[in-house]
Amino acid sequence: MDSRYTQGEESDVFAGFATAFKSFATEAIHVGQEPEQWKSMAVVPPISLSTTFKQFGPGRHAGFEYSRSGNPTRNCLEKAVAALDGAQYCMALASGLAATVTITHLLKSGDGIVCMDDVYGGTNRYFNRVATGLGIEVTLADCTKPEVLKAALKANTKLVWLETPSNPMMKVVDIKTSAELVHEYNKDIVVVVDNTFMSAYFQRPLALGADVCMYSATKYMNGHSDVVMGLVSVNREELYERLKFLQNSLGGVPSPFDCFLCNRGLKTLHVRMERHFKNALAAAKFLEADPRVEQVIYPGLPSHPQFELVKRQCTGCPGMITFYIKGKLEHASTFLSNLKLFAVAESLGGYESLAEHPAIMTHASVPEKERDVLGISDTLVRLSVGLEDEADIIEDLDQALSAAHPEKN
Ligand code: P1T
Repeated sequence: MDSRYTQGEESDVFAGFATAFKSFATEAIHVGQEPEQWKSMAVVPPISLSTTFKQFGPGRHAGFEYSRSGNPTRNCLEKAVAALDGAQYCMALASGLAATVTITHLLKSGDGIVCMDDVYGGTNRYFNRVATGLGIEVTLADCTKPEVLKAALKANTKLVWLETPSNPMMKVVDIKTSAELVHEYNKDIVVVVDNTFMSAYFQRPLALGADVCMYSATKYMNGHSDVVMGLVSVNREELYERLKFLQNSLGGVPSPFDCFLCNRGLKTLHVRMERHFKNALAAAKFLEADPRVEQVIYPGLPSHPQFELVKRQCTGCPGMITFYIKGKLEHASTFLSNLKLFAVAESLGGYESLAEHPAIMTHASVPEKERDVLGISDTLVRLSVGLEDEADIIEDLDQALSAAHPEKN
C-alpha cells in the first residue's frame, strides 16, 4: 500500500504518481539525530557554535578539527539529508549557488558544461557570466528532448546540469533516460540534478542514475524562508571526497545555526509537501478554468506536456505554478500588486504563499533573447503556493485577477 502522511480525501491527489519513498518520515525525524552522540543525550541536536575543537594531541581529534571542514550540527543535517536522498553522503553549503560553484570547480579551463536551457536566473548568470570567464564552455540545451541533449555532448563535456522541473517554465526532464544516454556517451561525465523544486520527498535523482543531487535548501528543504543554504548528495566516495576537498578549499560553508534550522525544517518536509501539492493543485485547477488566464503550467495537471513522465518519475508535485495572465505587462503588474495573502517576493518553497514576475525579478539576469525563446514574457507570473487554507488562497488569486481585468467582472 502507498502510505501517505495526509489522510482522507487529500490522498486522491497522489493517484497515478510513483509510490512514496519507504520510511521517509521516520528517516527525516531520526537519521543523524541519535541522542547517544551527545554526552548530554540531547534529543534535539545542539547548536555547536565552536569554530574549533580540542585535539588529544597533534592530529588526534574526536572527528572535528575546525568548523569549515566539519561541524557537529552540520553533520546531523547532512546525515538526515543523505538518508532522504537515498545517498551515501551529503554536504551542506552556504547557499544553493555556493553548491553550484563548488560542483563547477570539478572542472578546469577548457572543459564544458551542458546546461538545461531553462534554469534559475542565478544559475544561468553564474555559468554564462562567471564560469565562461574562467575558460569553461557552457552550452544551453533543451534537455527535455533526449536527442537535443545527446547532440549537445562533446569530447570536453564534463558536467551535465539538469533542473527538473525547471525554474520558471516547469519543463520536466526524464532523469533516467538522460543519465543513461550521457553515461553511455562518456561514463565520467557528472550528471547533476537540481532537485530544488521537487524536494527529496517528491523526487530521488540518484536512484534514477544522476551522480549528484543538489538543492537550494533555502526553498522546500528548509521550508520556512529563514535560511539560505545549499545541499549536495552523492553516492560515489571519490566524488564526495573531491567535493568535500573543494568545499573546504573554497569556503562555502553554512553557519551551525542555519544547519540547526534546516535540520528542524526537514522534520516536517513530508507533511508540508503534501499540503503544498494539495493547495497548488486546487489553485492550478482554478486558474486553468479562469477566462482571465491564458495558460497554466503545473506539472500536476493533465495539461502539462510531460504529465505522464511526472507521474512516473515523481511521487507528487510541489507548490510551484507558472501561468500567463491574459493581456500585457500592466495586467501582470496589477495582478501582483493587488495580491493580499500572497507576498510579491523572490524565492519559493516556504510555508507562506509568494508570487513574482520572473522577467523583472528572478530571471532578469537571463538575456532577453533567451527569455523570449523560453517564453519568460511580460505576462508570465510565478506562484509559490504555501500552506494557508485552500479557499483563502483561491479567493486571493480571484480578487487580484478581478483587479487586473475589471472589464471581465
Ligand atoms: O538562492 P540560493 O540558495 O543560492 O539557490 C539558488 C537556486 C538554485 N536552484 C534553483 C532551482 C533555485 O530556484 C535557486 C534560487 N531561486 C530563487 C531565489 C528564486 O526565486 O527562484
